[in-house]
Amino acid sequence: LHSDPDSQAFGESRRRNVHLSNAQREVYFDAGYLLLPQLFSSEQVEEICDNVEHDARFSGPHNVPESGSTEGGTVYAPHERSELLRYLVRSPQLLGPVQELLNSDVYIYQMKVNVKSPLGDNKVAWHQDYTAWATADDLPRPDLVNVAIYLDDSTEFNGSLMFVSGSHHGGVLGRHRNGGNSQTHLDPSDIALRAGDLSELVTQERNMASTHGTRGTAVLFHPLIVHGSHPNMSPVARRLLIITYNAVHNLPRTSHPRPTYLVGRNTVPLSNNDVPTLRGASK
Ligand SMILES: O=C(O)CCC(=O)C(=O)O
Repeated sequence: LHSDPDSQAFGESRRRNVHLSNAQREVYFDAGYLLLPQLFSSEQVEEICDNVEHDARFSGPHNVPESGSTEGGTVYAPHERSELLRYLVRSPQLLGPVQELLNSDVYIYQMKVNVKSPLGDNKVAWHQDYTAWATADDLPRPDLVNVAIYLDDSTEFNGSLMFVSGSHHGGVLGRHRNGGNSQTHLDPSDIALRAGDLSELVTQERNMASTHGTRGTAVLFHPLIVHGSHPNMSPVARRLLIITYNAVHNLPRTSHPRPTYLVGRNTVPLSNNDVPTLRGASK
């Protein structure tokens, strides 16, 4: 990642573009995911977590608890309620690489924080995100980039993201529905791939990989890559923030749009020109 030295700080990074190296771009297009270790500092993660925790106190349809737990669940669209997270989605260290990978202006299709409760029974089955969006939103093309930011250290114990390297090259796989708990949100287990789908994907060159790193590490991943995560076997919660950027030309065609907390309808291209200087957490 090339950037000016202080572009790592929120708000001090105004109008400074951040670029991926050619090698990083190649990894993303070849493997379908790219790990960016410690993209955000511990101090920045602290600020993000303060805002995420504050926002999670408010209930509503956007706040979906994990079944059988008081700690886990998903909170959608926190960038609509927190100023700091509104800046985060526009920060040059995210926007620059995503615009370059899609060769397009982008807007927020979805943003969420997934919390896995300690010792929870909360695996995310192997799935492709674009299958959900093509099904639920009639999204024309997989012209999106997901950015996952680990808000806690990600280890082999706490349900880190796992990918089948290169699996995005095969397009949409296994279009069967399994009858999961999908109402407005499409449950990954509903569109989960089966062993037969996976066994063809996993070869000696193309293997399953889990992504570990300290908090503040980001993973960019393709909307067609097969991914999932195992349950959190650790004694503390695991928090993962995921921002999905969509190319501005790739708008959903459905005549029954899902709620805006699930699928953003503000398609104005994001820019970091309006990021103010901001050091303290602003909720
Ligand atoms: O939270 C996780 O561990 C996985 C989330 C995921 O795969 C998804 O939202 O598509």
